[in-house]
Amino acid sequence: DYSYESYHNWDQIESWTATIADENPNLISRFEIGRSYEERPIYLLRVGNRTGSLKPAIFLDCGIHAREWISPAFCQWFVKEAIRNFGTRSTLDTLVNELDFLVVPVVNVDGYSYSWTKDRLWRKTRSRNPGSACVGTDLNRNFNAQWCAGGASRDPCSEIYCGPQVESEKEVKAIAGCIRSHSSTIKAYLTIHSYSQKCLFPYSYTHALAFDHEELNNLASNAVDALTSLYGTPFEFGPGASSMYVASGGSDDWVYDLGIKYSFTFELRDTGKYGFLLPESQIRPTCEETMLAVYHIASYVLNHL
Ligand code: 0X9
Ligand code: ZN
Ligand code: ZN
Repeated sequence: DYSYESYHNWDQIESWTATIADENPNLISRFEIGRSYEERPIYLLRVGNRTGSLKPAIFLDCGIHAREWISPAFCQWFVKEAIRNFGTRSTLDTLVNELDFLVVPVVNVDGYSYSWTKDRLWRKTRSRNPGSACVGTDLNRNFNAQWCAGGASRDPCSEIYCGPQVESEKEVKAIAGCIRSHSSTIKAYLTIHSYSQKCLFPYSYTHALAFDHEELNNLASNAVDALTSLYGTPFEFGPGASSMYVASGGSDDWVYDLGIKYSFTFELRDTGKYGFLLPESQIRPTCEETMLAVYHIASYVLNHL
């Protein structure tokens, strides 16, 4: 039986995506939305009861940054909980009946694999940079949101390298292409990172407040309250620029400017004791508490269509 309380390498996660889709044909479909620089498939799992009618969707992605292993673990947890709750008339069952969740368990498949085999703290992609010995682009600096302005670097050796041009990375092309082509059905965008225990919303590329600042701030506040209610884990929330740092080219800001109002970045546990090396014993509590925040946002979106 697949263990959701262990970290898995890419081969294991890839076969998990196939198995889970095969075993739950009425709930889960698997799509390949693109390939990475090293030609690994990037999978999207559509999770939702097939009703026949076009349903509003929530896009959830994990593993933009390679070393943040708790992130793919959360996407897998979310999918297994959806299956487990199906038909039980629980909160998640209702959500899965009314919405489609578009889940990308690992975006940066090459970087994730590399973090397992060569360098546990790898962050970027594995694309080669002509004229430089340094490898990779930061996917979360490569989106078309004030690309390569504040908080991003033009140096290929930097951990926050924005890439040679906007959407240069095949992984960004895959995610952005998928979101663009479903932009009218996608009502919310959630992207899972670690660490620092924060719920961030636009903007990160500027200190200017988003047009929907007040609504997003209230929603983040309530989502964080739900999360904290389980184990008391403290979570901060606010616009990325003031709650974390200015950083341009991020997926959340790009999605927001595309017109998808409910756009959030979650930075899961912890606040630095283990950092990216979060022990497996914390997978369960981290995922359980984060589920409550996701339920809160999904229910809100459903009630505000
Ligand atoms: O810097 C990032 O990309 C994210 N933090 S992390 O430690 N996981 O690398 C924060 C992203 C916040 N959103 C944007 N900067 N757009
Ligand atoms: Zn990250
Ligand atoms: Zn549970």
